[in-house]
Amino acid sequence: MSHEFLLKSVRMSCGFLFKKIITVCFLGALLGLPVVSAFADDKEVKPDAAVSEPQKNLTVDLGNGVKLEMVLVQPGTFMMGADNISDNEKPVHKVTLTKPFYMGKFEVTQEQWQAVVGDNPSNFKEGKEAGKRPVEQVSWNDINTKFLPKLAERMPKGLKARLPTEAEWEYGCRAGATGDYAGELDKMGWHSGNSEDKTHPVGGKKANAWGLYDMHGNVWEWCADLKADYTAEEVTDPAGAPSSKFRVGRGGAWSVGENYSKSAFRDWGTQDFKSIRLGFRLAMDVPVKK
Ligand SMILES: [Ca+2]
Repeated sequence: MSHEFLLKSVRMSCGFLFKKIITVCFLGALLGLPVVSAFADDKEVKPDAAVSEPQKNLTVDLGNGVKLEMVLVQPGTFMMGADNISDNEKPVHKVTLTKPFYMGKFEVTQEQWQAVVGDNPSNFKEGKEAGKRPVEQVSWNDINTKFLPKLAERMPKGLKARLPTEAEWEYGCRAGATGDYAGELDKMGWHSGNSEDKTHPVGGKKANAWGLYDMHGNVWEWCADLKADYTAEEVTDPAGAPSSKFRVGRGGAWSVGENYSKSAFRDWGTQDFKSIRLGFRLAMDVPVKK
């Protein structure tokens, strides 16, 4: 039984079934562009400033008052994986990320998807706050063929958003923390124990130490990588397997228990897979001076 199938099969199930399944599953620059302006710390980003000394916070105006906020993540080394979840997260191994990058402060929201793509495939669309909820029911393919190409047209020159690598995601999720979570889970994330069976507007819980919200829970988040098994070797800037049937998703969701929200927990599905519990957040290289 593929992991993706497992996800589909539990879609109609109640929360506690997930807890039973745990033993089985998851074994499954700028400027110069016409439309937009870029801001950092409420000031316009100057190309040279962004290149020589990246702004800590970057905001891109997507139009109609919809903004995309990103946080600068500095390079560093961390221990990736966990030895207390399943074999999928083993072995714990040293990972070095050599370049700074930007990571979405929040999961991509329904209003952001709507502003960029022009439709809203999400399930949880009711209520005046729906636009602030994370977009879901988007496949990895949808993100890469529908959202990112259109977003590229709106991004300031020199900036190109993408999905984070799995290593970038876990590094950003941990934000320097070495335990199961980056802090107190109930204060930081929506999971089956506190979500009331729905997604919640992004940023409703406490941010981690690097200012990233909802890394634990709310919706699972697609990563760029093809799923690779971990090895014990120290690795630098890992970017997934050369080939695999599956793309990685991370962070747990409103529908699943605490265990799934752990910083190291790994999930995956085929890249055409969609779920009401699965969305994404963006990452972006820091522009390099030419
Ligand atoms: Ca999340």
